[in-house]
Amino acid sequence: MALRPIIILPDQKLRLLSAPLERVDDELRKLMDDMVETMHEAPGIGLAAIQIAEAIRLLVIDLAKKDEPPQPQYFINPEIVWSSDERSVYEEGCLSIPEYYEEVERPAKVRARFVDREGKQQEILAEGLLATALQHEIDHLNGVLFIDYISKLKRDRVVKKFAKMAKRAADGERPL
Ligand code: K1U
Ligand code: ZN
Repeated sequence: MALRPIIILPDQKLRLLSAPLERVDDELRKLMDDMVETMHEAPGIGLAAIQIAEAIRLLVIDLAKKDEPPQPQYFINPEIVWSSDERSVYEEGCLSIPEYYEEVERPAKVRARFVDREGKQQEILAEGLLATALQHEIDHLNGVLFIDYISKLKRDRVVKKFAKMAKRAADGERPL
């Protein structure tokens, strides 16, 4: 397994539409293992492939607590096929927007169709944090970030802050 660098705002790859996967093979399973290792190390509860610069419709989620054994879940080509009218609010974060948290309102429950690690079609009824995380990660596959749901004022402020940090890092790394 290998750790993969996570891309950070304002990297424009985060705005790409990821492509569906045609097959599930050992190469893809190796990528899933790398994603789980990268997510655990971050640490985070989810990771979409585009966050490691792979524009494919693949995401992983692990909601196990620190003192519990890992319980990674793999979602290939996930699609939300039903959302509840009931809504819930959760203070979300994103490994591509480190140390920034805002409340986001989303459907409280979703039914999703996806292909599992073995290449089998599956369906899941998700609620609670799984529903929130699944929607956050599927948004990544469509180039959508949780900051797209907050006010323009707050979004502009956070994008500006990360653009400034990226510029500083690039200037510092430039040879004399
Ligand atoms: O997609 C990502 O960037 C991962 C993100 C997932 C997520 C968090 C909260 C709501 C919806 C989706 C994260 O994992 S941010 C880090 C985080 O929430 C966390 C980290 C350690 C322990 C518990 C939570
Ligand atoms: Zn995210």
